Formats: sequence, C-alpha cells, structure tokens
Amino acid sequence: MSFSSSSSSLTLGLLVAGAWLGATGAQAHGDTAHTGGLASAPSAQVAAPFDIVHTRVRVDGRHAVFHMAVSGRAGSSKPARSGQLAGSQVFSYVWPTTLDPAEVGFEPKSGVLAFAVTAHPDFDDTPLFDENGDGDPANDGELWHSHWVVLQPDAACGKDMLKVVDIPEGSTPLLPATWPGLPLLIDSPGYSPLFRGASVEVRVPLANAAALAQARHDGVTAALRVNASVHSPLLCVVDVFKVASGNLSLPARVER
Ligand SMILES: [Ca+2]
Ligand SMILES: [Ca+2]
Repeated sequence: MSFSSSSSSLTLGLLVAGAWLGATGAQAHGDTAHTGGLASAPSAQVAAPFDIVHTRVRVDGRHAVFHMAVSGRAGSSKPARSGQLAGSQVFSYVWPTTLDPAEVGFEPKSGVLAFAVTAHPDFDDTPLFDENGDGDPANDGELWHSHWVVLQPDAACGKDMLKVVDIPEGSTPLLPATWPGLPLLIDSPGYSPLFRGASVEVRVPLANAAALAQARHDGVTAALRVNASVHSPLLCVVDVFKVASGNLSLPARVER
C-alpha cells in the first residue's frame, strides 16, 4: 500500500482557535519539573483536565519520555459510557511528532506518527494487557493506556480534521508486533501512563532513540469518535480541545 502524506504538509491550523505562543523554553506554571518544552497559556475556554499548559518530549538513554501538564487534574475526565462501540467516544492526550512511522514498525511515511494516551469506556484495544487486573484482557478501555497512532487528514472526518489511518481490507501494511488487530495504523504497546496531579507522563522504549532526538513535536488534547457505522474512516478526531502550539506546527524540539 502506498501513502502520500508527510508531516511537513500539515496545515491544520484551522483545527483550533488557540493562542499562538510559539515560545519554547518558557515557564507557564511555575513548576520546576516542567522546564523546557512548549509552554501554552491556560485557557478558560478549555476544560481544565485538557487545558494544556506544558508539553515536553525528552530522550533519556534508550527511552522517550512524553510529558504533558494541564491546568486541571490530568486524566480526571473520561467519556461517558454509551454501551456500544459504534459512535463511541475516545478522550486523548496526544504528542504528534515528526518521527517517521517506520521508527516504531509502521510503513515508512504513512502519516504523522503520534504517541497518545487514551480512555474509552466502550471498547478495549489492548488485547495483550489487563490494565484493571481482573483476569480479562478485553475490558480495560476505560482506564488510561498508551498507543502509537499514525494520523492523516481526512475530509470525511470534517474539514481539516485528522483520523487514525485505516487499513483497507485486503492490504497488509507493516505493523508493530503489538498491533492490537484493529484495521487501523495503531499500536498498543502497553507502556503505563503515570498521572500525577496536573501531569501525565509516559516512558517509552525506542530502538532508535537517536532518531527521536532529531525530531520535533507538539501536544494535543482531543476527542475522537468511532464511526457510527463502524466503517472507514473508523476513528476520526472530532473535537480538538487544545493544541499546545496553537497551530499544530510541531515546533518543539525533543530534548536530551
Ligand atoms: Ca486490555
Ligand atoms: Ca481486564
């Protein structure tokens, strides 16, 4: 299968009306643990658990550390359970990057590679993990968990909106070993998101941490929705709560 989009062609500024700060290295919320990265002004227009004030990605040895802080309590808001997969909601903390999706096992140049922490009470997409420890690996979606996803714009999701890239029936793209079996470019690698007050952080092993060190990133909080008829596009971004940069320009350097 072939893909044509690239991260450099992202023109998704219409997604949000947010304050464009463009500043890196600034301090927005007075926490010395939140140095560097991308600072964003708090906004009364955004629900506090998704009101990004600081986004940072750093390389620590063989690991990437994805960090985000919000003006409220991170992780305290989840979608209401709808009782069915079709049309159900996903809430997310997302770090779009300039990394090639091939770095984590997807097809090269298949879209924008993003790390994401999500919760969605109506389905489980971590078949290898039992996050709630009840012996059933298929009932954990409401607990926050991590993904790699490949994103592309799709007008079917709304003007200038993104989707998780679908896998057309019959095609066999390269996929990570922990791909959960959904017809999407999504990985469920099982790395635990750690919530501490206003922040969420995930430590992620990377075979090629050197590539990450050259990358840039952004921070996004958003709701996604499963297609009402469970057809492609299967998983659209439908409501962007906030973009750290204000314009999804992925301006922040990964730190070492
Ligand atoms: Ca599970
Ligand atoms: Ca379980």
